Amino acid sequence: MRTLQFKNGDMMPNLGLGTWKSAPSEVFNAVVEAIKVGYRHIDCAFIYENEAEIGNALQKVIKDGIVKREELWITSKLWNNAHRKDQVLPAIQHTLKDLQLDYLDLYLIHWPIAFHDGVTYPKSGSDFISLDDIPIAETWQGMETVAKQGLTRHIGVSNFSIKKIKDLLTTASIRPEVNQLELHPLLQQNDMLDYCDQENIYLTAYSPLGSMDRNPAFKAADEPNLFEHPVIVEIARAHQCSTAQVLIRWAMQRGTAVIPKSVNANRIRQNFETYQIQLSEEAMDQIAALDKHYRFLNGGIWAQPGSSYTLANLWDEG
Ligand code: NDP
Ligand code: 1BO
Repeated sequence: MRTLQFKNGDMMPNLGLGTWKSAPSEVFNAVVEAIKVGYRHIDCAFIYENEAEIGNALQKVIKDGIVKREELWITSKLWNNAHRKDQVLPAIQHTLKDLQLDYLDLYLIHWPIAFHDGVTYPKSGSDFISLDDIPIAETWQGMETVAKQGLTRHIGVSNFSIKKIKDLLTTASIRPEVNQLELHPLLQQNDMLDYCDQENIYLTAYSPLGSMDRNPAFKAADEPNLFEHPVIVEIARAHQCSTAQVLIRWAMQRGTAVIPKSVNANRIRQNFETYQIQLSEEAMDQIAALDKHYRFLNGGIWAQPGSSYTLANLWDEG
């Protein structure tokens, strides 16, 4: 297992198990299986509505002596309906209770998007609150407070542009240490990788396999399929591994963490066995040429009429 080392010496395993869309009835077995196979990093979030079942799984593997708490890296995320400074503490307390933990390793602002209290997914523009009304700097103060209280060892962001990270760094007293964002061969975000490298911020690659199990409402009709991309298929053939393993290994070899989701025991194991693969320089060069800046999660669900959010101001692009 490879790790990414933080300033205080903590180590984040560069391969974690994603849990978005993992049904509560399936996620317990998935997490237990993953930890038995060797995973030590689990990516969670309040909005995935399965943290209680993940908590039961963590309790089981700890009680059974398979792993100690301090050997695990557990990430969770603050949902968009708890961005006010004084909402962060109750939000992380809720997550910790569900996960049956005393502390998280990493807590992230899930999106630079704010909703009114009680809104889980917005139905109309009036469910949103603008970043003028709750600036990210305010939310970050809440994140810093819970970090200082020891409820999380590290804090970071997710779905943040370079501009938003730069703005945050002007007021932060604790620097963000991770940005979790969509990364795969069709969305390589090299500028972000270079910028975060200079700023000692790690990137975690989400949806590394193309997130094929998303609700069709979140999918474009003509969405590409990474598993069928001819270049990825050929590299997998040449390296005698699966296309999923090529995609996961590519993320690792770029120096990012990567968190493929699976609830299937064979695929959980196969994804972990990616540690045994090394992509050739030629393969890395071939994949470098595939970038199209294509987002599977383009944020369109947040750009609702009547809200202050647009795709341009979400990603600070265009
Ligand atoms: P992924 O790109 O990880 O793809 C998951 C899909 O791939 C599932 O259908 C899964 O099926 C399948 N799969 C997994 N392994 C294999 C394999 N070896 N061969 C073939 N198919 C495979 O999608 P996600 O969008 O879930 O991203 C991963 C994680 O990143 C999330 O679960 C979440 O933890 C995080 N995330 C964070 C976001 C954020 O805003 N911060 C946004 C999106 C994701 P099966 O389960 O049946 O194996
Ligand atoms: C709305 C999607 C969140 C996944 O992390």
